[in-house]
Amino acid sequence: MRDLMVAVAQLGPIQKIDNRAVAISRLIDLLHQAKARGCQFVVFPELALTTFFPRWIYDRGDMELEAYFEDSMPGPETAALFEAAAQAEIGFYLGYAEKFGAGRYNTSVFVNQRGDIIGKYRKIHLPGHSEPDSSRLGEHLEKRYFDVGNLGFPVYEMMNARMGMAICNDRRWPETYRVMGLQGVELISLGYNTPVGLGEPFQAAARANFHNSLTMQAGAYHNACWVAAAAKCGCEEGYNMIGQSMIISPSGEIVAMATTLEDELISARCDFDDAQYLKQEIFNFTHHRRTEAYALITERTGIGDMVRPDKALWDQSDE
Ligand code: CDT
Repeated sequence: MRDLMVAVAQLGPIQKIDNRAVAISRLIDLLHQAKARGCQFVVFPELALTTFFPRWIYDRGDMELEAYFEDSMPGPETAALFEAAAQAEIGFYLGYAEKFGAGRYNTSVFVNQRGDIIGKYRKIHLPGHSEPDSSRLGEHLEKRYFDVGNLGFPVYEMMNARMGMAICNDRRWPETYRVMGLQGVELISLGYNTPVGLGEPFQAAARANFHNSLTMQAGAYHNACWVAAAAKCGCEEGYNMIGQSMIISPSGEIVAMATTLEDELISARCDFDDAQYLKQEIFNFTHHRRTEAYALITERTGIGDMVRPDKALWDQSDE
């Protein structure tokens, strides 16, 4: 059997006043809890080192904004997390804001059990807006502060499994999972910060937890892979963010879920062989996918004209 003990380390709020050292000591504490439970791999949230800064209005290049970004990974402060993980022989996924030359990315990395970065992902689906709008109750300015990820959706061989990454809003898009599914992904790690109450209709806020699990359960099942998702949640700087971090099996079932809005560790044994039946039968891509019928998915971005088949193909009444 090929399996991995996976932990998801949910974070409660990180306030603006909390510096990197505070955040990193919380991550290390969760890492030690994971070790005590016999876990080999830990998933930390999106932008796990600071408060969720896209809620505030800055100009690009502003010093206060720049301070939320990491110049290097590991850096002077994050080195302690890498050392603790290597000592515990635990691999991890970590989300952070990345400076790369003139580029600014919402990034995640895979770090193996020896403390080496073996892969990187830069968030592709950036939600929210570029321009502030005072009529909204709260801003979500990821489009203003981040460049669109330029690394695709890579899958890496790590800890004897094919592992992929996504970040927050990516989880709502089926293409995210499928591009990794086509690379035989076995475990998708992702972190999220999902605010509610920014001015969306009440019903949208009320369904936020439902849509969180719905999209990830569907992505897991459709691609016969595990999904491990870590929230940063609770009331951060007066803004509420959803929790319900979870681990989902290839059958689409939730096998572990956080119940608080605080720092909380959940874990599950992920059996990769268990997915083989689905991968070889109902979701045997080689046998069953029909790419000739899917062209619109990459040809079009938004909704366009209806595409109708030639009538002669389905109606014989004119003959
Ligand atoms: N961080 C992130 O991507 N959050 C989004 C919320 C967008 S609300 C404007 C999400 O999809 O959860």
